[in-house]
Order: sequence, then C-alpha cells, then structure tokens
Amino acid sequence: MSTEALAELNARFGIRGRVTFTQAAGGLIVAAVRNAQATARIALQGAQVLDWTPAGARPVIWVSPAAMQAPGKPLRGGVPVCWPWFGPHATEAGFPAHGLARTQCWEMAQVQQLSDGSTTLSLRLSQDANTRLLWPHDTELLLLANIGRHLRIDLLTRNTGDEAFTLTQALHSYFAVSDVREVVVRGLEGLPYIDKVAGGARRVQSGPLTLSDETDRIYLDHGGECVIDDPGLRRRIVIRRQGSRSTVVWNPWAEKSAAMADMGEGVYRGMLCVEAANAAEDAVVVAPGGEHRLQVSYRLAAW
Ligand code: TA6
Repeated sequence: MSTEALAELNARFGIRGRVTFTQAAGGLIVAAVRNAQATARIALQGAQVLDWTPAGARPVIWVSPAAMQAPGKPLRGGVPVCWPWFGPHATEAGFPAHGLARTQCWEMAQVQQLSDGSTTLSLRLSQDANTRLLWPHDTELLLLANIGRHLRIDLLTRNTGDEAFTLTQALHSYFAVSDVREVVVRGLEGLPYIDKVAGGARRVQSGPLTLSDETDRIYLDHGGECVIDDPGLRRRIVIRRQGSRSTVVWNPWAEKSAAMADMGEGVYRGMLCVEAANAAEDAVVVAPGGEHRLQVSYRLAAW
C-alpha cells in the first residue's frame, strides 16, 4: 500500500492514541487498537485478529513465531476466518483449504469507540471476478471485532441474491497456552465428534478433554460454553458462541508441527485451537434476503 493510501486510511478510520494503521514487515496492513481495557491487532488481510491482550494480562491469542506474514498467504495464528467452507472444499480439490476469506484483503467499513470503553472495528469483504470463481453466490460478508475486556467477533453472511446457499465456516482461533499437554478443555463432555486423526471415525467425548497426541476433531451439536483451563498460566479462557453448532479442536503435535514451515520444532506446545464453527453436517443454509451471524466471545477468568 502506498504511503498516501495508508495516510488516507488513518485519516478516515484512525483515532488518535486508540486506532492506528501501519504496514507491517511483509507488507500486511494492520490496525493496532489500544484502549483502557485491552490492546489488539487486526490485519486487513483476512480481517484476521492477530492478538488480543486484556490490560494486565498476558496475550490470549497465539501467532506462530514462523508465521508467513505476506499478502495472499494464510497466516498461522490469530483468528483466521474460514469461509465459505471449512477444511477442504467438498467437491473441488483445487480450491483453497478453509475457503477464500482468510487470504483476501478486506476493506475497513467503520471504527467505533463505544461508551463502555471498548472499540469496534468493522470490515467488509467485497466480491470480485476472482472470488466469484470460487463462490458465485451474491453475498455480503462483514466482520465486527469488539476489543475490550472481552474479544467479541461477529461474522455476518448476508444472502443478497435470489437463491439459497449452503456454507460451512469457522473462527479458527489459536489460543496461547502455557503447555498444551497440561491444559484441560471443559464443556465438550458427552458430545459426539468426528475424529479426523482416526480417518473420520465417530466417537463420543468422555469427561473433560486433555491432549496427549495430534488432535483434530469436530464436535457436533454443541452451542454451549467451552473453557480452557490453563494451570501453568493460572487462568481460564472462556469461549461463548452464538450461531455456531460445532466446535473444532486442533493441535498438530510434535511431528507435524516440526514439518510445517510456518510452525517448527516444539512450537505446538504453546498453542491450542478451539474454534467456533459450523462444519460437517452443521452446515448453514442462508435463504435469499437472509442473514447468518456467527458470534464468538472470549474472556479471561481468574484461576
Ligand atoms: O481446524 C483444524 C484444521 O482444519 C486441521 O485439519 C488443520 O489442517 C488446520 O485446520 C490448519 O489448516 P491450515 O489450512 O491453516 O493449514
């Protein structure tokens, strides 16, 4: 982005001392948000939240130390937006994994400083000839990121065409943890899940979830709260959702993460993905003129 375009972005949407747009190394445009409750960074590419740190706390969102921060490349960490499909495309093997939204440049729509002290950034993804090759349906996609004591993200899909469409999606949040081998995820007990590590076998979660190996699961029919208990950091991350009926839990573990160019040796220990999703049979149908809102909020709770 040219210096003039960046200055224009700051003139239109910047708020002195609160919201500043900069060009990060690698070329991505990033909004840095600071208020009395938290700091955060959001990349315009993918409308991807890169961090959120409540005042007085340690960072809650994780970004890989080896993440590629380059235009058009998926960035390992933060909260990637998987849309309008989650994982591989159902029929087109050549289409990008996790859809098109995470590698597109979104436009800023609005920045609001709210009376409760939090800050909301709204971003919009427009369609063009390239995105229409992947997703031909008339659609408006908006993401609202509310930065405060909570991080709340709303992803709104509006069907502006005259035919219904079906989508899958996820807010693929990477959380920073002290050691993934020590944390406990609560709230999934008794739920059916698809175990992708076991070739898609169907299983039922027995008790709270602890991880001791590669984990890649889609928990189904779950709209409730999830909590990551992290004894090492002496904190709990509380995850609440609306408009989401599946929860994805992912960690590639030692061998896979060592082989990934954007992760590396031992890096898997510091992260855990717990994702608010509509995946597999929890796909969403949006009627003509209709809207679907996927909302997630994260907050820290004391140990
Ligand atoms: O959310 C879990 C998952 O779908 C895994 O299967 C794993 O591949 C991960 O996402 C990361 O996908 P990515 O395309 O970002 O490498």
